[in-house]
Amino acid sequence: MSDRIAHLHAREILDSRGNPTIEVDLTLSNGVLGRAAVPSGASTGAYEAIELRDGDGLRYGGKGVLGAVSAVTGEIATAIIGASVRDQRALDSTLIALDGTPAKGRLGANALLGVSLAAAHARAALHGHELWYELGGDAAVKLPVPLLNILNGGKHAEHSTDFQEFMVVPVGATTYRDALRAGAEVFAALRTCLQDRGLATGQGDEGGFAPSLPTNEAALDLLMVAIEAAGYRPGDEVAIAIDAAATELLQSDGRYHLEREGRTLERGALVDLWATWASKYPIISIEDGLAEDDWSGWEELTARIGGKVQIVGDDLLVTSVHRIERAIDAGAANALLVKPNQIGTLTETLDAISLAHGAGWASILSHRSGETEDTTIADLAVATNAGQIKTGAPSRSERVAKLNRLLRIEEQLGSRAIYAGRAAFSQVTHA
Ligand code: 2PG
Ligand code: MG
Repeated sequence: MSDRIAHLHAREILDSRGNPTIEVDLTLSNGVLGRAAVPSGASTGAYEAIELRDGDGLRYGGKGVLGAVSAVTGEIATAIIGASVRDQRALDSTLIALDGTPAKGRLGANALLGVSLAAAHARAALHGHELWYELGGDAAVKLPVPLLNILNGGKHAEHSTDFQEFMVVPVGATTYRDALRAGAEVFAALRTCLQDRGLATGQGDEGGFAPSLPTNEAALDLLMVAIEAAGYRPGDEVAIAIDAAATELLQSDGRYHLEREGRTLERGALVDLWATWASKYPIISIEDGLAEDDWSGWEELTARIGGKVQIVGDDLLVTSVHRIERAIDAGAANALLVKPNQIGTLTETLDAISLAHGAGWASILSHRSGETEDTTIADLAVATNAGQIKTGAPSRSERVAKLNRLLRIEEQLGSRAIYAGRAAFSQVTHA
């Protein structure tokens, strides 16, 4: 039967940082191919599923993934050759059971996710569908708002800001292509604005500029100038989002260290900082404003400003239904960052999104800082009507590949396409 898996192949390829990662080719008995490549994070959360790396210091500084490749071509192939790709949940359950460990560390979440996504691509190709349509059907109509990371700091850029990502969010556009244009124009304006001030225009891991600034707040001021210089109204047309990646700033005494500013903040002072910035700047979204185990900080922040600002859990939630359930119960966030490689299979990723949406939360499909040309997350954003996507700056092809994929999907949807716009933040803006 043509829906049966006939062959599994995997290879070690390079990601956008030049580190190895895994790519899987899954071939059906009629020769149809599904291919997926797996990304890799730098600011990884402690509760993420485990990315299997070889640890052989003689190859790629220990970062090789030949073990994950062997897991795919050996044990996983033995278990799933002959299985159908029609039932993704059944296939993913087989993969999870085969690994048999809570964090997927035996075969590797990277190996599992490569197979899981390759199977979905093969099924779409078998049916002659685009992936977004295969997964979302006629209900999939929403083009996501891109959160464009135009100023990089933290672990993604040396000597830049302490906070990891300063993003622009074109909420006021009426189509995705106009939104993308607004983002690209603001990015270009930011380059000019940095040049005018004698600041560096080198780029960080996600394609955003990485200037050396006196304070973290200076990044917000630069974004405001760039938005206006590009001819947009801050807030109404182009809002601002932050990913602090605060887990990376946490000291052993529970305080947060801002190296750039030579100061250390108690949890309460950091919450105060977010509240102050949210009243001073058109900030629509704050991700990982606190560290992954600082549950009371998250509750405090959500209670304080969660009525008007999207509070996004990344390291806190790691795309895991267990942690999302806890956060929903505790009122610790109001939006989910979705990274398929944090959890390791497509089914678990989709379950996490459904849970978040069911609770009235927003969701944001996300890339990793180490990316490939794979564009699966763009299709997932449309398939689930997530409404938001975060995939770096409108610069560097591994980021732009996802943004361009969405342009094509918008065309495919034609008059049925809906740009999510401000309504994607309805849990906080009541749009
Ligand atoms: C994040 C991601 C992507 P990384 O923190 O949200 O921007 O970074 O992939 O390094 O974890
Ligand atoms: Mg993050």
